[in-house]
Amino acid sequence: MKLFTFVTSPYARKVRIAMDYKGIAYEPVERCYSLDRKPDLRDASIRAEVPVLVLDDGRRIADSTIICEYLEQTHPRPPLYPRQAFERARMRSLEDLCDRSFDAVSYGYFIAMLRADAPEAPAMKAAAKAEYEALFGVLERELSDRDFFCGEISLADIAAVCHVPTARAMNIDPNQFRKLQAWMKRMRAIPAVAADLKRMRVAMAKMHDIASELVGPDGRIHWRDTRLEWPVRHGFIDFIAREFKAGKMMFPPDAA
Ligand SMILES: N[C@@H](CCC(=O)N[C@@H](CS)C(=O)NCC(=O)O)C(=O)O
Repeated sequence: MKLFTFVTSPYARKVRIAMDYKGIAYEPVERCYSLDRKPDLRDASIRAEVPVLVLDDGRRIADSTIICEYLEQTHPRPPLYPRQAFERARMRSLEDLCDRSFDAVSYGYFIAMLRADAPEAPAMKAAAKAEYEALFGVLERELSDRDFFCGEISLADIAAVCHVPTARAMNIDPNQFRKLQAWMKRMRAIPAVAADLKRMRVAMAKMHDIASELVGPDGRIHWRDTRLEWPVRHGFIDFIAREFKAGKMMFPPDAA
């Protein structure tokens, strides 16, 4: 199998960790459509987003959650979905919280770093940091006295480990969240997670600036659903309007 992936994408990372954890072999292919405009990813995914799993017979599955669901069915051992119905629903909700809320808030923070000269930038960073801390509070409560979010390791842990370390970039004090700190230690001891964190460290060391991660060759930044909701919900409408009018926004393509 082949996996269109991008080293810093939390969605691609979620799938890679799940595949490594389950011992599923795949060939990673680094892509980011807004940065590299490679047509193979555009052809493989209606939204031109990573990750996309390409099966050996050429069939393709896009979207991290859908890919993980497929992998759980085709490779049930070791399991990443709880067996019990409510725990499974809880796991999916936590995965969703990571995929939608954590992702959108950190995206807002990084966009504010990128547009450091914008008058809204300090307020955007402050709003993102405050919301990230509130989301950490949710995770801390959900973890409670469990070793992993659903008792045994599940996709909720894998989704969360793609976001929790971002707190460092926002200067969030990890000592406020003792349970998450201990959980993070347990997560780092899992070889598939350690391999992911190492890939991230190597990528971050090579990254020369935030623009190289976010701005395409035509100066546009990729926006979509929850990532766009975040600045609008916080009232940064003028910021968004300026970006839009200056032709600096790019969206998933129209279906062809
Ligand atoms: N719902 C999708 C979201 C995937 C997504 O947003 N991927 C981003 C990378 S983090 C992407 O490919 N963006 C397109 C681009 O930057 O060109 C999933 O779970 O896989």
